[in-house]
Amino acid sequence: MRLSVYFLPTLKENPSEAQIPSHRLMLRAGMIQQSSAGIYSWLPLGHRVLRRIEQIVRQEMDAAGCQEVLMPAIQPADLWRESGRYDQYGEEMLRLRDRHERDMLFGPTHEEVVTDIFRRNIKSYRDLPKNLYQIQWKFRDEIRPRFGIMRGREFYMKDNFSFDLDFEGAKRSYNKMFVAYLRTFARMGLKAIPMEAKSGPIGGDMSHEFVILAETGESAVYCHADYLDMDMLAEGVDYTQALDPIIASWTRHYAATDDKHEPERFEREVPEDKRLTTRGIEVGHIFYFGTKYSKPMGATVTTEDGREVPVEMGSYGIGVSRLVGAVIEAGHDEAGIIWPESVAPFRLGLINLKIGDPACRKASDEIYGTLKGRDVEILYDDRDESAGAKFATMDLIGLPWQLIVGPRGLKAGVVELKERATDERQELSVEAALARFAG
Ligand code: 5CA
Repeated sequence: MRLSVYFLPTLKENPSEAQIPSHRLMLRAGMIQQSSAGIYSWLPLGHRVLRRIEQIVRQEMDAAGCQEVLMPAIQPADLWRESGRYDQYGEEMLRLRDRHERDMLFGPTHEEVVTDIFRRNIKSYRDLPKNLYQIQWKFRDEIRPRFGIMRGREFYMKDNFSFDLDFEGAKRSYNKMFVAYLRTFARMGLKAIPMEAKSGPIGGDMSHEFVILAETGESAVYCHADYLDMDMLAEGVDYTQALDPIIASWTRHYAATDDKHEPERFEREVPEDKRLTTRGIEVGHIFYFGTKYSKPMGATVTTEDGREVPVEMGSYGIGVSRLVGAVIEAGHDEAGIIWPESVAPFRLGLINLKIGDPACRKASDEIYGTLKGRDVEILYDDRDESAGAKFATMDLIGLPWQLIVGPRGLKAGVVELKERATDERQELSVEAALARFAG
């Protein structure tokens, strides 16, 4: 993509409404724009990151044996009357009425819709287990939307739902999602720590939040520091094998959110020099709630010996849009964002330092054409701007690599490669640069 034609409305000044780095940087880098309170448009740069994060989530869901569906955003109130949540859910639910005076709502979550799909189609233990997921916009009329897309009213979520015959099966499904979540967040360069949590309006008996540690996080968290040294991607995972050892290792130390925190246990179980008391961002939340929805809604299956039992369920959410902010909270500096390669909007930024110089233009155009032809995601700053402005833009939008083409270097036959995260620079020939990224 040529920056001269790219829609990238960057801001020079810090927007006064932004209180945390991710919000500030997303606005300054032209990634999002507020439409109304807690509701945002995603501009091209932000949209690319959102799509990349979504794709990692999708790949890990598929790898764990889940199947993608897309349920309606607008739901009939009657389904929620069946589960008993219509009156319970409160003011966070956006209630609507259609032209026939039927009560509808914009889905804040999808347990009822998916339970309805299940009960209309699955009747026998032979069709279990099943695990369905979707990636979709939700609406919750949050009383205090804030921090940009971090706590929005409209937000993008991956949610999935497991259906099993009995508790053992449901536990296996829960464990699979637990492991899939650890892998998903690790692939985005994040250290997400599973913490015991309250289940809130979703309900249920067993629940973990996946939390990124960040001073700017919304909730207080308490955990053992050794979690920060654990690496989920060190080994592959085989979902057909028992996952208990992985779960055991990721729950062996104390880790709890504010709601579940037990100060005495924390002090008893965690040595003083390992006690982390900080704040965190909840990027995922998993719930086991058994028959909470299947029983009232009549989602039953027949067992092998002919009994009819309500299906055992769990639900699992990832804040896909919130993750864009979380990745920025975890990776930025004074100058701007520092994307990990796995979610970066482009892999490489190419800077032509001197537009008026024919040699610079020729070399830059060639590099751009060749890399684009090889499907390298490259953003080419071909604007007629000062070198300083170009460096500032590139640092602000945080692409992992910058390739800088200037008249002096070219005379010596080299271009400069800068790594955004470390600021390490090296000079190399154009051929070497091409080989490095196209190879
Ligand atoms: N039905 C369950 C699981 S599918 C559910 O809705 N869980 S949740 O309420 O915990 O939401 C799942 C994830 O969505 C959260 O972990 C969080 O990362 C994200 N999320 C929740 N509320 C918001 C919000 N207002 N803005 C942005 N992301 C949010």
